Amino acid sequence: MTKQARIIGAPTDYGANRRGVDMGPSAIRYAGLADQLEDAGVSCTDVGDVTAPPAETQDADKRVPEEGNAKFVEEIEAVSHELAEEVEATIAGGATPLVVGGDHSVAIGSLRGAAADADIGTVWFDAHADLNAPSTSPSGNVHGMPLAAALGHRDFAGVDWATAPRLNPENVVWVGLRSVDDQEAADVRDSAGTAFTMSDIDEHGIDEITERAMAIASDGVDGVHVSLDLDWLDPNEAPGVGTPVRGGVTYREAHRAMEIVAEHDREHDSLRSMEAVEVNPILDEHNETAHLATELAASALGKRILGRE
Ligand code: B3U
Ligand code: MN
Ligand code: MN
Repeated sequence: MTKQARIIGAPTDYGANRRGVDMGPSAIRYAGLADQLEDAGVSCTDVGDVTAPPAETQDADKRVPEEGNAKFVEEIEAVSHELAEEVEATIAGGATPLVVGGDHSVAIGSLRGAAADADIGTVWFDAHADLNAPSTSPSGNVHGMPLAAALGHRDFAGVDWATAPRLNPENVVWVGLRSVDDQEAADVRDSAGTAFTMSDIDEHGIDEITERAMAIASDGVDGVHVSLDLDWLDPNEAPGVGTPVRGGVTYREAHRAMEIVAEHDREHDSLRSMEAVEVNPILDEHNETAHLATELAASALGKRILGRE
């Protein structure tokens, strides 16, 4: 059956410390996302963007909250609500949501929507663990917190938009970690999830690590949310991201990983939803990183070099 994808733009940078990622959805569309997907044999519709007023039109104080506070939580709440509804409706309609960010705080809405009617796991392709909470974050930037929010960290108690109630902690898998804050590292170790660092990829290879990640994330649940932060790649390949960290995966490794996601989905119908986030066109070179996001999304949704039989 032809795979259906629904592109949902989330043009936010409320969760990031730097202006620019709010232009990610536009850059990714301009790089030819819909065409890439159609070429891959995926039937695709674009529903446009969720509402996200530019940060400058919001209260400036929200950018410098008291220490330890999460910045722009009200704005993120509004985006999360709308995005969760779009993601939920997309899945209910039989399509795969492809959320394009935007900073990684959009994952709060994606995960909530994907978990609305199901138990889910997630594979988090990222240099960062994104498991900080308002009380532990060194920056107050919510793009470093979506997994803590989705897993119901106590700091988010009473924040109904934050938790994705049926994201199972055992089904959370990080792939490619290389920049983790001290407290965050302890929280990753204490969590029920599985963390594969860049060292693990160096030691075992991207094939084995991605296969294990998909197996763990999908074990006993209805589906997997694949979260692709473009800073997962090495900055040589993906310069247009807000927080580049050297030592990331190569172009080849990234493609291979996304192909393994697609293979796993073909065999197990495991891919419930996906997002590509943190593309920053201001820092990009000739829209390369946005283009990469389109190619990687196409690979994850089943693109094969020689097409399909
Ligand atoms: N862990 C740091 C840095 C960071 C997290 N995610 C991104 N950067 N993109 C923080 O601010 O929480
Ligand atoms: Mn991230
Ligand atoms: Mn990151």
